[in-house]
Amino acid sequence: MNDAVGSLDALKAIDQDVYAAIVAEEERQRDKLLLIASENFASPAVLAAQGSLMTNKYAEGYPGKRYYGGCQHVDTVENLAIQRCKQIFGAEHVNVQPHSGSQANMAAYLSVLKPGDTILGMDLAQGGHLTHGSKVNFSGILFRVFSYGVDRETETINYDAVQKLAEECRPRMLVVGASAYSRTFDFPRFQQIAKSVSAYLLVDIAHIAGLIAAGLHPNPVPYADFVTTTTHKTLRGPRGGVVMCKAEHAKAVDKFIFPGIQGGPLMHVIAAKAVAFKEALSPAFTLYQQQVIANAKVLAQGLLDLGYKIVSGGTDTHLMLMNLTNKGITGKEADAALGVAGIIVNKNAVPYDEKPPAVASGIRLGSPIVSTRGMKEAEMKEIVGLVDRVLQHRQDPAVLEEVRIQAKALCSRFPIFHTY
Ligand code: DSN
Repeated sequence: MNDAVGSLDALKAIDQDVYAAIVAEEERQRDKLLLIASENFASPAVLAAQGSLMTNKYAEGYPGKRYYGGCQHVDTVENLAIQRCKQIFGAEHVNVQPHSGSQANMAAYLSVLKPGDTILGMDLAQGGHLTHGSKVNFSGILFRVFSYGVDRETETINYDAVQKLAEECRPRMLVVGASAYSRTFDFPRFQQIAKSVSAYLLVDIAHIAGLIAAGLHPNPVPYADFVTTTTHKTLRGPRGGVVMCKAEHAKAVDKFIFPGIQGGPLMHVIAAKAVAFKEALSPAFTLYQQQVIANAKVLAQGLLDLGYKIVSGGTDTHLMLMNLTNKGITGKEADAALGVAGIIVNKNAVPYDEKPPAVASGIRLGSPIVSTRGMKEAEMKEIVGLVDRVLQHRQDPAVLEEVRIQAKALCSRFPIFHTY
């Protein structure tokens, strides 16, 4: 293969500005403790496929039924991605073309709903997602939305309350999934609720797809009409989306992805999805996901032991939400101070938050990236100490600088392309 294909030297020769930004981003990823729960490091193999010349190919349509000639090789990768995804999750039908999770969700909705129909999803302010009915999102603009949240006491989903709300609002679709919920979902119960009101069930597994792939969280595929995901979070693939569905919805989903809401598929990304799915089928991926959960539990327990509040009291997954109200710190302050100290998180609303989302009362922490680097329980305990030090001394630049150096030293012990 031509050495220039996808090489950073080729980029450097043409565009020093973009080259410099990419090098700086690599340094940032290498030297900071990245705890954003929705991010991960794709493997070199995934990056190679995504950076390949498959980006040059137009392939509107589906394998064997394209609107362009010369699609034999992109057909190969799309078929591989579909087969491997089916093998991982056991889905009857898979569409790997969505450019994002948002487009995957849009196609799932539009394949069976009409504008004006009612959906019932988890409130964004309580851990849900924009595309599950937020009024500033297409989902809230197109559909009549009702939202469920978490119980004030347990900070977990109260299934009886969801059942009651479903009976009141009679949704055409019940939407399950979250971006800041750390507990196991009861998919059979959600199926029961959806069935009891004749609603379709859509489960968005974007955050937990990797855990499900490894058999460490129940799989919703047997219970749901539609299962959507992104491929770049715990699943550790390229940035993109997937729709899985029952065979009866296959035609409608495919039609809404293309030509409904997208044009040409991103074949380089689909090639990278195929690679990521192959990686997810390996025993090493299961070990990785076990470590992701073990690390998150140690992180949560360490923070609890120091008197921090973790929403719902802990985690079953890769993420946790810290409620900093009892410490008199806002999410915005914590996010900023930790950022200065080289620990990257995001501020996040907590359930029943009284602060606006731009300030928020909490931060969300996740273990996928540090686990990909090979960090284990001992390093999670170090991270707990660093986070605590920053929060306690958030206004002391000298402490923040000390922690930044310690965080960098910790990172330097773990390469950014550790292979599990
Ligand atoms: N933005 C993603 C997250 O951070 O969870 C969800 O799409």
